[in-house]
Amino acid sequence: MELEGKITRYIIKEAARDWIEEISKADVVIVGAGPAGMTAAKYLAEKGYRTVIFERKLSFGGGIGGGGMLFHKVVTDERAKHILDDISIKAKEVEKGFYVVDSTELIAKLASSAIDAGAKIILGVHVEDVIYREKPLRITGVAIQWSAVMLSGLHVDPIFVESKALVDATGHDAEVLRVAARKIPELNLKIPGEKSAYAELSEELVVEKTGRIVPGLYAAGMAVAAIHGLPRMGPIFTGMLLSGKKVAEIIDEDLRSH
Ligand code: 48F
Repeated sequence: MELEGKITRYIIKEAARDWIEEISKADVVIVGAGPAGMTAAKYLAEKGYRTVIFERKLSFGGGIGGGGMLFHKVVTDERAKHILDDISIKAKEVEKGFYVVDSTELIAKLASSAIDAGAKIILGVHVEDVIYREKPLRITGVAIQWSAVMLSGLHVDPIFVESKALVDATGHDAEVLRVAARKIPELNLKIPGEKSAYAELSEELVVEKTGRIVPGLYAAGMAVAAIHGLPRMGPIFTGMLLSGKKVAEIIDEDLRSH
């Protein structure tokens, strides 16, 4: 076989192997490779869960890359310092307990620590719907489509991925929660959307309210603010990192108890 044939053959063979053996029946599906989703993926994969992130863009990082109005820094405080240490970030302490980080370093190290822990991050895939079951009512996976197909406007049916736990880490729009609320009214989900900025309060509340929304479906990061009507906080990432870690711990407890 010529080189061109080999390239095609190995790409298709190995991608198919991943999709069949690891992705189509994941333990945990996380939607969104932003700070909350990648942090959750790292801690879940470290605990041995088969974890996959679907990210609709061809890059990871979500809102991290924009820094603060495109200035290339984000801030955190000491409550997230242990997570920065876990992923070997060189944070600069600019005042006691307050840290500044390069946005590119945070993206790269969150992604590489999630991947090193064993999580798969699949780019260019849009989660467009959920799978549900009755008696008891629960969420059991997602319907996915290539982002390129979504952009094309072509009528192409999605395929499905099963999960024991599904995390909405889609950020401000809470896309997974919104589709579940709209298409499964018996879940009784109301999504008021986030409130205006009140950073100190939202940094606390977004972590406090992180967790299970309905059986099988969890929220982390700014999706938590959207479903609980919490204020926004801008480019401070303590709450995002702690929320990702907390949702991993809650899912671990839930999956163990089943
Ligand atoms: O927006 P994003 O970074 O969410 P987050 O982890 O963090 C929010 C902060 O970045 C910041 C903030 C707090 O400091 O206010 O905004 O809560 O990352 C969400 C990711 O989800 C992807 C989207 O492209 C982004 O990378 N995403 C959104 N909807 C879908 C999706 C979808 N339906 N399917 C796949 N990916």
